[in-house]
Amino acid sequence: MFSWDEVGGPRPAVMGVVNVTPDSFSDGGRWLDPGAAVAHGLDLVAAGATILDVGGESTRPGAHTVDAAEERARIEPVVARLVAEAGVPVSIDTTKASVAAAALDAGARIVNDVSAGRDDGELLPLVAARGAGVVLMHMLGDPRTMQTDPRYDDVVAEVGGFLVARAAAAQDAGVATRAIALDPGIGFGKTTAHNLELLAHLDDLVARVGLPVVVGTSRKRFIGRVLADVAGETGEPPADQRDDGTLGTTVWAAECGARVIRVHDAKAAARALDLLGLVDTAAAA
Ligand code: PMM
Repeated sequence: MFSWDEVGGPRPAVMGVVNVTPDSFSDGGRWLDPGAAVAHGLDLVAAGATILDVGGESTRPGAHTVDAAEERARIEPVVARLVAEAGVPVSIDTTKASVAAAALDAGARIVNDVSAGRDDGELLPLVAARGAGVVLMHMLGDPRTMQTDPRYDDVVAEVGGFLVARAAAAQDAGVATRAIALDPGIGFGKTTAHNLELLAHLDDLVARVGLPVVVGTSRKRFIGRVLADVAGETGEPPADQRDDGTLGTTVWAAECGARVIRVHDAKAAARALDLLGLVDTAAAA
């Protein structure tokens, strides 16, 4: 039975991203070959990742869905080998119960569902039956439409309310409370201003939901926009040149009480969080 108490300690857990997709926004196509994806996952663990999140379908804005058989074929061998070799819990980033089931059969222990159990009614009962962990994420709309003029009256209250409701839906499906983590879904149906407001009030959100919170800002577009604004440039830096901005939000999210930080650059995140842990310890002494 998975419990979020297993991961993270004095500092948040680092969840390293292994995208086995041709089209993810930051690393699409780089790890499509299973051997390359496994090697990348092992590198992330050596660099300090304590969870690996394997995904076979891109959730980038405008992305089209992938057939379940294709998604399964992409992730199965990668999950199986990482479970055998990585020595950390493996999570499957999917909205489909059949893909999640295949990954759990291959030894994955967590299902990371960006639809929070809304896309596939079988997913939460599956998580419950298998004693897996789950990440339930907020998204406005779906990946095809989510960035078309997203609007909120109060983004922090609305995202918080949604997450509490989805946690209740998971509990109703039989998922143990200790197996549930929640994620505000940075970049999923949000403008730059919405993302910044969610980060600014992340401590309130963490307190409001009362369950472990996962935060994923890594290389997202709003970071490119903010970095370009700060530099007075019109063009945004490409995804692989946003790790410095990502690191700022990683440290911020940790200070706000996030329990898991989802990143592409595990080394920088793990080192920064270790340093932060030492500062916190010295501050408490
Ligand atoms: N972001 C992406 C994909 N999956 N899952 C969770 N729980 N939180 C996120 O912020 C999140 C996610 C998009 O990033 P990627 O394409 O680089 O994986």
